Amino acid sequence: MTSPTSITVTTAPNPGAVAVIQLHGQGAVGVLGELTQCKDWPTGRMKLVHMAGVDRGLAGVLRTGSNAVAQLMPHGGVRVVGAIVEKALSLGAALDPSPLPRDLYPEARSELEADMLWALAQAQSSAAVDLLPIQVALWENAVMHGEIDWDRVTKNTTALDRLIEPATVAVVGKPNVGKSTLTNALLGRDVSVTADLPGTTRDWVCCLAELHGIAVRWVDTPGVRVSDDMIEQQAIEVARGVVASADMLIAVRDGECDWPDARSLPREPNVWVVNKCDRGQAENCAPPSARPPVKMTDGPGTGGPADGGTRSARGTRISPLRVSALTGEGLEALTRRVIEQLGLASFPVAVHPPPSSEGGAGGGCLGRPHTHPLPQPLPLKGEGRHSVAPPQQAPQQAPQQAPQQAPQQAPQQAPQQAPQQTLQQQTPLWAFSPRIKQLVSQRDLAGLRTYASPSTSAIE
Ligand SMILES: Nc1nc2c(ncn2[C@@H]2O[C@H](COP(=O)(O)OP(=O)(O)OP(=O)(O)O)[C@@H](O)[C@H]2O)c(=O)[nH]1
Ligand SMILES: [Mg+2]
Repeated sequence: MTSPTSITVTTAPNPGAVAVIQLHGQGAVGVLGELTQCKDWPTGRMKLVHMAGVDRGLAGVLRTGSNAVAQLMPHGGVRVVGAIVEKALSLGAALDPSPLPRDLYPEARSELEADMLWALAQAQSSAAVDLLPIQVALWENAVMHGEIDWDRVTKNTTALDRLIEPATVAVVGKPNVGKSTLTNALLGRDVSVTADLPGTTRDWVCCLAELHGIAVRWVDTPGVRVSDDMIEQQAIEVARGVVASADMLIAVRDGECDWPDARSLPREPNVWVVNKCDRGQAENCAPPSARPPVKMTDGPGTGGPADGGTRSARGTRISPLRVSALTGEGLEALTRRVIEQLGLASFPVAVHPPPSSEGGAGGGCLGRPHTHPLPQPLPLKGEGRHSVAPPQQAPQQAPQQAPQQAPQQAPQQAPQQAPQQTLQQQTPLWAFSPRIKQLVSQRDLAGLRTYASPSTSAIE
C-alpha cells in the first residue's frame, strides 16, 4: 500500500443480500486494485470482480485524487464482509470507526445533505421520511436569501429531534387499572401480560410504538403499591428509575382505583387517563389537587408543560381523558394528546411503515389499533422485558430533562391534517445535525452558506 486509506462498512452489520464497503483516501484505488486483482478502474463504472478471494460482486471507483472513494458491494454475509475488510487491513487500510457523513455519502451535494442523510438513517419515526429531505432545499433557499427565523428553528428543533431519537413515555398507576392492557392496545400487539390480578406486571416493559408516524418508547410499569412481596417491591424500585428519566408520564386510573400516589412519582404526570370507561363508573376522577403553580417557560425537551403537568397555558388543569383499553374508545384522543405534549402536533406527518414480513399496510397509525396491528418494529436499544436482577439503569438515550412547556395553542386536528404548504412558502424547520445546530446557535449565516453550498466533488 502506498498512501493512507480508510475503510468503512456502510451497511448494517446484519446478514443481507448485499453489503457496501467503502474505501476513502488517496490510496483507495490502489487497495481496490489489490483486493480485486484488477488495475483498470475508469471512474464511475462498476465492474463485476472477485474480491479478496472470498466473493464476487460489483466494485467501482467513484472519485479519484486525494479524496478518492471506491466502493465494493459483496454479498451481505457478516463473515464475507469481515474477510474482505481483514484483507483490506492487511493491505494497509485503516478501519474508520466513526466516519463523517460526508464520507459515508459521497453522492451528497453538500455537507448539509450528507448530515441530512445520516439523520434520516438514524430516524426512528416514519414522519422523518417526509420532513428531513425537504429541509435541504429549505435551508439552501433560506441561506441564499438570508431569511432564517432563528428562534423558530431552534424551538422546532427540540421537538423534531424526537423523530430521530424517540421520547420515552412511561405509563404509571396503581395495580390493575389497565396499564398493560392500554399498552397492548396502543401497540396493537401483546407485549405485556394482563390479568385481573393486582401485581401482574413485574419487570418494566419497553417497546417502540408509532403514534401517527411518530415513534415513542412506550414503557409499561408495574403498579405501585406496598406489599410484602420482595420481588414485586424490587421491580417497582427498578421501574422508578425508568419513570424518573422518562420524557413523559401518563397516569392511569380506573373508576374504582385512584390515581397513583404523588409521592411515588418523580413529577406530575403530563397526561391523565381514566381507563375502563366502558364500565361507565368513571365519575369524580379529577386528578389530585394541583401542586403549586410552576412558571411556564420554554426549554429543552419536548415542548410539553414546564411543570410536567396537564395544565393549559393559563395554568388550568386539562381534564383527564376517558378511555377504554378494552374497546379502544378514547385511544385516538390519547394518541393526539401525547403528540401534542411532545410538541409535534403542528407538523405535517405521513406514515411510512417499516418493511415487515407481517405485511402491515396501513399499520403504524394508531387510529385502528384493534383492526390494524402495527408492523413489528425494529429492535431498539433498551427495548424488551427488563429483569429486576441485576438492577437495570434507565434507558441511556432518555434525556434527563422533564418535558417543558405546552404548545400555546394545541391544534385540535390530527397531525395528518395540518395544512400543507408548497416548498417555496416554507422556511427551514429543523437543525437536524450537531453542525447545523452549532451554526444556528451562533446565528452564523456565512457558515451556513458554506455548509449548504453544493460541493464540486460530489459524485453524480
Ligand atoms: N372493562 C375493562 N377492563 C379492562 C380495561 N382495561 C383493562 N381491563 C382489565 O383490567 C384487568 C387488569 O388489567 P392490566 O392491564 O393487567 O392492569 P395493570 O394496570 O397492568 O395491572 P398491574 O400489572 O398489576 O399493575 C384485566 O382483567 C383487564 O382485562 C378496560 O378498558 N375495560
Ligand atoms: Mg400490568
